[in-house]
Amino acid sequence: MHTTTVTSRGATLLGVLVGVVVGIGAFNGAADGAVAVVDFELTVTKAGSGSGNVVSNIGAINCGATCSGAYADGTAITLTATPAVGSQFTGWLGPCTGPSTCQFTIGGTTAVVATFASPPISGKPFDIDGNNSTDALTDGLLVIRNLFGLSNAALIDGAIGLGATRTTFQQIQGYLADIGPMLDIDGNGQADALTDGLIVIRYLFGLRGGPLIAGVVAPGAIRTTAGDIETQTAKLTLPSSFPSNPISSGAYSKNVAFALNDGMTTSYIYVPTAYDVNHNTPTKLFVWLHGCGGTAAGDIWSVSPGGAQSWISITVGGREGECWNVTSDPARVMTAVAYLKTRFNIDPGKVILGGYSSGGDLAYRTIFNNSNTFAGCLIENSSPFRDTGSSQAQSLAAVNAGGWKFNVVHLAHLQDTTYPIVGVRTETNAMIGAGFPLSKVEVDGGHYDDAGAIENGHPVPGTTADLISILLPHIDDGWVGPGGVP
Ligand SMILES: [Ca+2]
Ligand SMILES: [Ca+2]
Repeated sequence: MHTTTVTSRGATLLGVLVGVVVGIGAFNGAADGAVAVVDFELTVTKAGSGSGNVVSNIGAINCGATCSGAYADGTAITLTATPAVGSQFTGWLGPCTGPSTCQFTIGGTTAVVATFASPPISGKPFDIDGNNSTDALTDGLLVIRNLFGLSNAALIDGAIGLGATRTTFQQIQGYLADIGPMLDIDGNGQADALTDGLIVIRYLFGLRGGPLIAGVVAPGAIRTTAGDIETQTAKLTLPSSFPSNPISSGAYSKNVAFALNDGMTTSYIYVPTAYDVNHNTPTKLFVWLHGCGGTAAGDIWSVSPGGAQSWISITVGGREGECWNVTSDPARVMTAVAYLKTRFNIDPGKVILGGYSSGGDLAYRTIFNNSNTFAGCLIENSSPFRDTGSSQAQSLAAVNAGGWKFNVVHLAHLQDTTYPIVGVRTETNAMIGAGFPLSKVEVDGGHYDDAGAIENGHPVPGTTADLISILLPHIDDGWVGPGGVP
């Protein structure tokens, strides 16, 4: 603290008082009408991986080089933060909260923290481990452990979700430092474990209203009602993919296909070893549609290799041994996917659709009209438009309304007389021309081949073998769709 003293009269008195340090915040009570004006130190500290500048509207702060200054008690100060190119200003801690300019009246020694992140933070920063989902027992735990001061292995132990893109404690600590100001949920200028941290973890466990905020809103908070706290937390949080009606681990066996009825259709499900039975970790979903004469009960094994399989498989039923109705059966597919999301933790951005022949037609019809639900599709011996009941123009217009051009791998057998290659090339090329990331795979084979059938003068692996060896590996291509968000 610096103290300067001014007096209304008398050079002598002034001479006595200049340079004298008096108690913090006290007027010196001098006789003869002397008035002491106390100065307080304001210090700006920069945090985070990025860079930027903080300037004050009055006084010397230009931080940059000058990060502190003395201000007379009662001075109204405005601090403005400007991120460097490639950095994002993520907010203030101290007398201010949030990312707007910091305006306050100084009344004591004051420390301000300005945080800059590089690269910029995503729109939903509370996905701490970066696996495209915000979950209580991973992201929530990381937040509250961080606010309790845990670091290194103790910070991340058991708290990194499957599919995470931030996996080391260095990455997690760096990220949490970058979003530090965003953790100040109640807006009191501090990010604290027993207020903000508990709010985050309660929110991610689904608490709302009174139970969300009971006993955890700090003094000086600017957000004190459940509604304000919920709104602020929701802004920073991806929708949880935790299932609303989670299936018990005793109700099915991993690596064994089983049937589930969604109220409309009985479909078949296969859950791999890798799935987190407590549902705390989102997983990929592969949705497969059989061809005419095929069955969901049979095909579930074709699309479920097991072992290190990274996805849950579902084969949609309701047309066992039949062809699909491309007009009415998209509802079966969408209902089956929506229902499965209520039973298992499915990453909404990682749902992939696929089908063979008539199932390929239904897959195309369904994905063009619901493109935001799917990251992409894997198709065998079918065509994007011809038998889908939706013209090229209608299908392209349907997806353009959503804007998401889903990924496609289209496998065509060169000797397929049901979907001749010339017509398939025309339609797949039209999709490529419309901007879809579509990969064409063309191999010898007829419309349906058993293993070892002779095509083009030599034995071929067969239709099912090609599905397994050529298409299924693309489930692990890393596709991420909009997750149902338009
Ligand atoms: Ca996460
Ligand atoms: Ca707070």
